[in-house]
Amino acid sequence: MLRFETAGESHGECLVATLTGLPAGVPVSLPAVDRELWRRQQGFGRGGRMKIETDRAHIVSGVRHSRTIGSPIAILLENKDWKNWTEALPVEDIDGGEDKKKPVTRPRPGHADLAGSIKYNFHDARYILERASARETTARVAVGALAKAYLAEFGIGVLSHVIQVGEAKLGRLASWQELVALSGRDEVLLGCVDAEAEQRMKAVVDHAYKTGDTVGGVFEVVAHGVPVGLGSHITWDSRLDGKLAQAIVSMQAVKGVEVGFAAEGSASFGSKVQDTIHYDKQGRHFTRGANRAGGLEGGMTNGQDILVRGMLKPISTLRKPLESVDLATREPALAAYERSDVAVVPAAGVIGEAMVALVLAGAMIEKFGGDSLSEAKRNYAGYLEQVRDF
Ligand code: EPS
Repeated sequence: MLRFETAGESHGECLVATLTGLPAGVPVSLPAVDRELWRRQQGFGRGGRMKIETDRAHIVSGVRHSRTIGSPIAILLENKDWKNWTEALPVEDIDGGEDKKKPVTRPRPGHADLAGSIKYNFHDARYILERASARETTARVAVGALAKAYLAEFGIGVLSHVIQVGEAKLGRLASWQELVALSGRDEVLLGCVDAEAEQRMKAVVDHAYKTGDTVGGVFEVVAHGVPVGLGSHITWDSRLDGKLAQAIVSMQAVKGVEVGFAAEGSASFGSKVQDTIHYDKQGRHFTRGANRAGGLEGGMTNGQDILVRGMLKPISTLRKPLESVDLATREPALAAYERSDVAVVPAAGVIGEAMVALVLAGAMIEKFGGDSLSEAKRNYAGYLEQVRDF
């Protein structure tokens, strides 16, 4: 079973990720992992923190001579900002350190601040926001890059693009080739495949900057080259669409998820929504009239591209803060503000890729097993033969 965990606070010394269950022999390229970390840091709308951090993966176990060895993989990711927080967030309590703390007593509407403070019984939301922060997603992207390396061995790719920022929409489908080209760009504006739509999206972020506001949007993750039959219809918790939905909604600021064209489909008739079934006699395989199901039927992959979208609410830290209440005085007060991002949809797309890659790698490992990559590949080839001969 593939499992991962992350630890670390936003302004602590470092983030940590562990990944257990990847077979031995998966090639690991550090530059490829760092490239994913770089992609997560990009996009118009990011705040001052991204100028401080240059994320790099420091793999300390589980990989030797550029290949996994089957043992748990541990990755450290340094927080460069930590040097500015050693007195505010020391591990050991320092005598007289009280005035060095940077308490947050005015919870931000929409953030974990208030619910977390009440639940964990802190009168300082600092201890909550440090972990609730999307800084944690750096660790997810690092392990996600390893899941991607595993999937690539089976010809499966996972990429993303931004389809909406505020009310500005892409309004058309994107091809896999367009997503490949997008992921190779060395300058990222808003992660949209269409230059005209991207400019409309930029205007929305410009407006948010000017008005001290923030803005959300929608990203789409596409998994390409996926075999038929991952996940299962037999129990609620083996349905792959359910697992993908949980993975996406677990991301900070994501409030909604859509598999395929769910919203559009729910407003249409069945005759317009289902992907018709056809058969290519020469190629001896089934084909489909469209991919509105987003590659999943009955909780199983159907061999078409997986399409999963994440709907991101606007970031809850506002330069023009909203009404709140001071935890100490219980008097009305404006919510806390230090600095923040204005829009993070392209970064969220990259994090979504990592989450989808981890879920798919988990489903592949569950189905094809293998302690080594070569064993897994043999099992996979046997299954593909069965599918071909069906
Ligand atoms: C975040 C607040 C900001 C973001 C942060 C998420 O950090 P800071 O409080 O240090 O300015 O930049 O995102 C990251 C640090 C990151 O790496 O994505 C929050 O409160 O969620």
